[in-house]
Amino acid sequence: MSHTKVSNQILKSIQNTVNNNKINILNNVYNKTDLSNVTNNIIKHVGRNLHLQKNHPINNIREIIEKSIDSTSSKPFIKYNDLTPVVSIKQNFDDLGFPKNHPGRSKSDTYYINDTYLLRTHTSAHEVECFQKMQTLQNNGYLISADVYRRDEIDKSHYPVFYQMEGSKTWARDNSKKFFNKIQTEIDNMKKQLSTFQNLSIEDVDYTHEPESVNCKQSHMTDEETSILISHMKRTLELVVANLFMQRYKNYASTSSKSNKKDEEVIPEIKMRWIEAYFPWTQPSFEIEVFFNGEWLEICGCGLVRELAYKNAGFPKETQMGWAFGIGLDRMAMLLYDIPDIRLLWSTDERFLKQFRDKEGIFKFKPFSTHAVMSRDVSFWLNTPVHLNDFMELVREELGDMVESCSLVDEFVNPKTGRKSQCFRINYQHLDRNLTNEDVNELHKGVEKKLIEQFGAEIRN
Ligand code: FA5
Ligand code: MG
Repeated sequence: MSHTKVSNQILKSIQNTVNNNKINILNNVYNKTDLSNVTNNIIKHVGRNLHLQKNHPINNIREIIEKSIDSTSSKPFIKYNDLTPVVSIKQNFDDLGFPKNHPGRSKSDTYYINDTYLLRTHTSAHEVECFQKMQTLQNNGYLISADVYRRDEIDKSHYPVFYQMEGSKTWARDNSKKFFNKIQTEIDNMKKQLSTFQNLSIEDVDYTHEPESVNCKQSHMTDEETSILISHMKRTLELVVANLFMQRYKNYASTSSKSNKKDEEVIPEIKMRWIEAYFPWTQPSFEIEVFFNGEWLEICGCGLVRELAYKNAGFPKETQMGWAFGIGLDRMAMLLYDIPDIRLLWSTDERFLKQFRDKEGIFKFKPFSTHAVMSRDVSFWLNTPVHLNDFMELVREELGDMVESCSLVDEFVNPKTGRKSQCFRINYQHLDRNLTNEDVNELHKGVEKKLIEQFGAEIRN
């Protein structure tokens, strides 16, 4: 029963709670307000720190990326891996220039603690404070790895808590030839490293923009600065992707070497492409997509840091320039290890943990027998509309990890009464044990009860 011991230990050490008027997270107490919407089910994840758990896939991905990025520079990047997830609304949104009406700010998307604090929705919440620290630390690059929280749908690839790594590098602007040469030398070094990956295929975007157009360069920066920084950022991140996929394919090659195949035959093409994007605190902005299992997947957002962020960190006007990125670690872990369900990353089941113990690198995860999925529908009338994410949250709070996925299957409005009817399908599945029909019926009744209590729903039979 060693795995129960592990999970009890983990859970005992985390004593975050929400009650009627107070929220206790990591031994800090917050007074609730009308904005508060964090739940016990969510805050029990605070402090798990999968990104620091030795040999956990998320930790392994973090280490590979950190190593790849440190290889681009003579000075290692500063690593911030234990920043608290409780940040202010100012840090998460205002300091980064999020418009007041940005959907990310809404209560249906974000877990608020009270009128001042929330659970960070991205690691960018620490950008400005890290820029501030940079001024005294005399190091122009840093990496942040941490858990982030978002109210979201429920399925095999979405979980309300996931991990991101943020990275950034900044230079004090200087128009000397020597300054540009120094940056160019780093780029050339990265290009040399990239040329050793024979199976890498990168599709770039042609970045040419009229001034004032969407995603154009920032007006205080020169063309030369903009293009050298884009190049530095892109090569840094291309190297990250190449190193991650190579780690995976290396093991493919070694397992098939018995059949005497050459590496070229067994290492598939690593295909990635650049697309343009939008983030309030970077300009221009880009995203990386990788082609995997027949589809393009977005894995990383990035861009050149806007003057606004440096200004909010207290730097003198227009003296700094640099780039920043944010990459999803869970998504990379699922992709590279072939982990089929995002809930597995949180498992304390021996059958999961033992596959990673004392093992380095990236390899193929062997799925263990999964328990049956059982579906139940719930249909109900509503007098006032309910946001989809609010329904999802109710299901999460009631069922925790016993829900595999949940989706809206039907909705219509009664033209006479104006009342809305919705039908959701909930797929029940426990990762560690079998749920009986009776278990599921009981759980489903619990969901119906909460729907009545919280939304005034009228259950239809
Ligand atoms: C951001 O969160 C930005 N903070 C990234 C950034 C940083 C841009 C610095 C510019 C400068 P986005 O919401 O797209 O962007 O998330 C970034 C990555 O996190 C995604 O590419 C994806 O890999 C991962 N991610 C996002 N949502 C989820 C989710 N629900 N589940 C798992 N991974 C996710
Ligand atoms: Mg995105």
